[in-house]
Amino acid sequence: MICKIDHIGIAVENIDKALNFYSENLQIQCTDVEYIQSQGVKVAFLPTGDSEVELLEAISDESAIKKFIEKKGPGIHHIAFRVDSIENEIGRLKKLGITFINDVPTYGAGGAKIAFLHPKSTGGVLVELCER
Ligand code: CMX
Repeated sequence: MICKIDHIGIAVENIDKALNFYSENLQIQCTDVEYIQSQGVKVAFLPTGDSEVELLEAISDESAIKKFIEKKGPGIHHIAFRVDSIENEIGRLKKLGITFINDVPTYGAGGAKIAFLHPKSTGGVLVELCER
């Protein structure tokens, strides 16, 4: 079951510069910065009530974020939905014919179990399932 929006992922060229914008202008403070080597990203979390904004900066040439910024520029990269059981959701969506980028959960920021649906299967939005 999808419970809520867990976070919105935003691709940025430089996390420190982006954090200045969010903290000084929007007055949203960063609570954590983490490196996820397997995804080639550095991420910063900014809680906004029940959900978060996740800023993503590429830290490797192979990072999906690097390619995304090269093609489209900085901006909204993905939406992550919190699920109660990621395995159940993957199984349910696969039966509906949805294509996954990874249908075996991997680990993302904060140790969450995550899986991505391909944007071609979702009307052009990169969707992440996230179980914490
Ligand atoms: N949102 C919507 N569409 C996207 C997209 C995004 N974030 N990224 C790529 N696309 C689209 C492209 O526009 C392109 O569409 P067209 O064929 O119509 O032009 C298509 O998907 C293929 O794009 P591409 O640039 O050729 O990129 P790849 O196929 O190499 O990779 C994707 C795209 C989504 C499979 C890849 O980025 C991926 O595997 N993402 C999942 C992992 C990830 O994003 N990790 C970083 C975040 C980690 C975290 O949050 O922890």
